[in-house]
Amino acid sequence: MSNYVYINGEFFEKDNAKVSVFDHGFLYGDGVFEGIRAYGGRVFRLTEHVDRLFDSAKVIALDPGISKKEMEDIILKTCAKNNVSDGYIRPIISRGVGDLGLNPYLCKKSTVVCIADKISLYPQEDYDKGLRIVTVATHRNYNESLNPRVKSLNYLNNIMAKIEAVQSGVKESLLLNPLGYVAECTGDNLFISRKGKIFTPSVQSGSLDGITAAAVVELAEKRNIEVIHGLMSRFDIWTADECWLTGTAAEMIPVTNVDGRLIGDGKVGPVYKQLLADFKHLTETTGTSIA
Ligand code: PXG
Repeated sequence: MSNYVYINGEFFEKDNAKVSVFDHGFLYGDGVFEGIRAYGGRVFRLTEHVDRLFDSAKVIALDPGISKKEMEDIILKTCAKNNVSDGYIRPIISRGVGDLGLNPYLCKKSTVVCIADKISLYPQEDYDKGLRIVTVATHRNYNESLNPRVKSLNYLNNIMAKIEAVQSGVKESLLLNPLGYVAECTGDNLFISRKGKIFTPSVQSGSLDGITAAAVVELAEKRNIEVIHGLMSRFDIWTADECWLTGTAAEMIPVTNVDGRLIGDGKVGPVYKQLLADFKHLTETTGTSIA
């Protein structure tokens, strides 16, 4: 699988799929990306991902050079070309080739790439028993630095937080925003449940507007569970009944220990299990057909 990569209108075999070292995506991390999943021959929430990709591009004043419809077609074509029916898709739009020097206006044309492959972040055991996570010193960005809602090619802030997690002997970290409120994890949104209600940090807290998270909110509301988006501190997390993370790559993964505190009784809880079943059903029954 993943033999062909789309680059600017053509497919190249994986080993020959190359972009210029003068591309500002490489020189400066100047560009945007998405991570999308396909289930059973259908792409999950394609429109939402392409909308977010184009919003990210707009915020960094990057002209994608193609329409949203064209991007959707590229994604579907890349899946079909690689016979991907269950997999992970990575569209990327970078600033394109330019000079040495930051000025993006000297880059003439964006570079559009699409990869379709597999992704597996955590072993099944972590889904069965729950992750242990720790708060790290690296904060999420200020909204008026690079806004955390932009899914940019510059993920160093998140990578710094991942390094801290691994150095602390855990697989994922909890990031706070500069005011000390909970934002999210390095590549996932965070949820808790407490006394029958669900809480998650608002995007203004410094989290990505997660597409998996939005799906989980819809599923919870269908079950008449109230979901509250707002400011959260670590107090809320440590005293929760349940905690879990959502993201395209990890899907839904439970968290049973945060900063050495057991969450609830330290076991994977019923609210998570119910919503996971609902989420699996949703991924199996919805999406845009590849062929
Ligand atoms: N927060 C951040 C910072 C993310 O990067 C999410 C939340 C979840 O959003 P979605 O829309 O996917 O539900 C993401 C996206 C990885 C990896 O390798 C993770 C993401 C993207 C690409 C790679 O862990 N997560």
